[in-house]
Amino acid sequence: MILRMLTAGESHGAELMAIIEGLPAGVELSLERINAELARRQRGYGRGGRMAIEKDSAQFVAGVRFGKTTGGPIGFRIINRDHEKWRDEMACFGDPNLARKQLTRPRPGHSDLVGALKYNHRDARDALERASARNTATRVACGAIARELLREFSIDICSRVLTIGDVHASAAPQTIAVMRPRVEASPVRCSDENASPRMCAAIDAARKLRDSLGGVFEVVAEGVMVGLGSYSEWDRRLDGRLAQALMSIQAIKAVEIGDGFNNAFLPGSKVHDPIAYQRSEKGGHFYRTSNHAGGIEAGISTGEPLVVRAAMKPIPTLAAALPSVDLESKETFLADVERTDSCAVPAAAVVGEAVVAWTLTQAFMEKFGGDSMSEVRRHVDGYLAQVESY
Ligand code: EPS
Repeated sequence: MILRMLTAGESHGAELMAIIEGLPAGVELSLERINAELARRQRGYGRGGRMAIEKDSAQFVAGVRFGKTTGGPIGFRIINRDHEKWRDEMACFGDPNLARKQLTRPRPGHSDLVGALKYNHRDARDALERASARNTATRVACGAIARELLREFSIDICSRVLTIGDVHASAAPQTIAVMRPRVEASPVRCSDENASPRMCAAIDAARKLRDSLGGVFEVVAEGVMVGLGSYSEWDRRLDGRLAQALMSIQAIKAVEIGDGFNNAFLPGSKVHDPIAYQRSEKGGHFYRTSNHAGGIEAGISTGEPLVVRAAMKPIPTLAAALPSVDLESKETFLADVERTDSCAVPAAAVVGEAVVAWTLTQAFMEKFGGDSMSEVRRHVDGYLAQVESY
């Protein structure tokens, strides 16, 4: 893999951190834009008390000089403000007697039980702290860095929320130009003005019942050139890689590319996107008159907008706890209750944008890879000229 990332950090540990390796030298980074992405992830109706405590920002420590990547590994950290109250609890080298009571009543749906059994922890906190969606802050920052490269090549990414609980918004295709101002103005990142307040009301109702809600979001990428990904081997297919990236976001349980599930119910004549050709001075370009495929055929980007959707299950920490079994006594109890969010679908949509940006940048670097931005640009320009004059 040409471009890779590693992250570390616990939800209430001192900080989150990441190392990125494989970006070319000369990518201009804007700390303001990267931190703006982190702020977007923190917004969204339905978040709990934690987001009022954190004010996420990336502190770069390596691989960037005067706002440009050097080509060396990039290192950054994001401080957990909440750690202040968790110093004794989360001490790397401290006295375990200073920690609060052990967490022994696992929450159904969270990492508590499977993590405790797998790693042989007696205190489920040793599992849940790393499994927590807090780590998505790191992935958003990595995605924001990838976006800095993509924007140099006019690739733009946006997301919208399509459902929360049983409230459905219109899913008619939208360009980013139409979608972006609407979703950024909506507390639930919904571009349908009628559905947005109904989604907020559904979250209020769930919170009142001490319950949680999931939903579906869509990520759209425009400006992706034909030819990213490959059918040549299973693990190079762009659709498979996007599905893996999206599914790896905490609580995501289903992914579709384009009209994925709906296409399965229709005949081929209503699914496949007819091919057309637009002539230009230097040749022309092929395009499709519809985009049910979501911009990918045979594991390769078609040049049409990339459209992917992901379904998030409701958050597993429930104030009205479900039955569980105590890890020590093996007696039936109600699950432990931690402070939590009642709905994090809008935040997950922003994380979805970031992982799509990262996966596209990996495929982009595999096709056009170079050690400097000028080298990458030559590769891109040469390829685009070849496609235009085909
Ligand atoms: C999370 C539980 C909550 C969320 C957290 C993910 O944290 P806390 O237990 O501190 O209230 O707020 O998400 C974040 C901290 C974040 O930055 O998104 C969980 O258990 O997964």
